[in-house]
Amino acid sequence: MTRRIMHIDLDAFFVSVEQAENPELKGEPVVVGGRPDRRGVVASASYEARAFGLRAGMPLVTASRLCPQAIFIEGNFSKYRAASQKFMAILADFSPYLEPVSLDEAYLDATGFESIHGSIHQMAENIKQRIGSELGLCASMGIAGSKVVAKIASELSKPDGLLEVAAGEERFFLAPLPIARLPGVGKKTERILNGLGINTTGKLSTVPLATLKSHLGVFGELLHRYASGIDDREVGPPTAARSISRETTFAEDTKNRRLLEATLRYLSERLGADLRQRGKQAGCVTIKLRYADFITITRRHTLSQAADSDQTIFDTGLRLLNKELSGEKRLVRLIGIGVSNLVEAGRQLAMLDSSAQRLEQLNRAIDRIRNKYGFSAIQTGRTLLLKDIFPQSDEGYTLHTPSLSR
Ligand code: TTP
Ligand code: MG
Repeated sequence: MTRRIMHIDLDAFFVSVEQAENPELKGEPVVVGGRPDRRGVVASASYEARAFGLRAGMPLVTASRLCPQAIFIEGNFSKYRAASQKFMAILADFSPYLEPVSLDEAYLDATGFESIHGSIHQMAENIKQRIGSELGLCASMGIAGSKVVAKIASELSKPDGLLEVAAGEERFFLAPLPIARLPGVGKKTERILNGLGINTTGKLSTVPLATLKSHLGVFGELLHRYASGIDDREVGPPTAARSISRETTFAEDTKNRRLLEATLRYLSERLGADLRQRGKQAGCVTIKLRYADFITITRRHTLSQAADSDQTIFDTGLRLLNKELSGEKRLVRLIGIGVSNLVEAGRQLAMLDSSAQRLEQLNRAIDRIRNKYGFSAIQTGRTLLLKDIFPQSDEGYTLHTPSLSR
């Protein structure tokens, strides 16, 4: 049976919840995120506001400059969470194969459901209808044979869209699209690919795999498959993490490089231990910084070979940090490090050079000791600086705001 995967994403979610509650806001440029005189960014903008160039992540001051007549709303997260739960409950009525991705986004496996609704297209219409009548919200939906194509279809259909890509048509559908449409292709990957003369997804799918791997590492392989519409990921409860990260906010904003590095090192060790515990290796390392002005940046680097050692994670993070902070005057409020593009940690020792082998042995030895005697049983030179700053137990340092995310 050919797979039929739906991707559903609510339009201007936070804003739409406000509009459903207060119909006077309908048809107006509305922003949820805070008052324009406050520090902070746009969380959600109505499509009327987007016509003025407003986007999620834009500082509120910029938003109010571009669109002074916009209505700015603080927002209320528990309200959106409640709406999200109702949204997911409606979807669960249609198929047990449901995978929530975020508050307003989910995949649904509808394979074989034609007979119940007449067609998959009709099933999608029915879902949209219920979301509209019961929640007063508008959903955009994509239907295709794989997750990656279904998601791109729903994005292209926005707002209030429904776009079905017929089985076997995936390649033709993707071919004319710019590569930035593919998941994970940010500015940097786009630049690299453009540099190779690759601008469209169609072109990307015809480039030899080895070329992509040499420029993008493990991510290149994944992109190559996506570009051809190949994506075997199942729809299901999200079991395995797709990324892991550790971050912390400092009690006081800082530009002390030794403190920043020591904290990054410590977070890298916590992250590395978690990664190895899960039996995974990472293809990509990301750092995150929030400056005192609340502007948050992430910088990422794709590894030439998937890795799981503290040293590789930290060294990569440190290079990104040094590059980001050179010439930077602002104080840092939050620092974080994450890994993504996770793959099973295969035992590919033959492929590793001897220094990588030594690192792997070293990390395993450290993990064994820490599992037995606690995280603080081994401390690396760089993190010792933290001793004077954070309270410590066998389990490690107690950071000001420890935060774990998927
Ligand atoms: P999105 O689905 O990305 O955005 P949206 O629903 O507002 O608009 P659309 O899907 O029509 O393009 O995110 C869902 C909600 O998540 C969004 O309403 C607010 C929240 N969000 C943030 O808080 N910060 C962000 O940077 C983004 C992108 C979303
Ligand atoms: Mg949305």
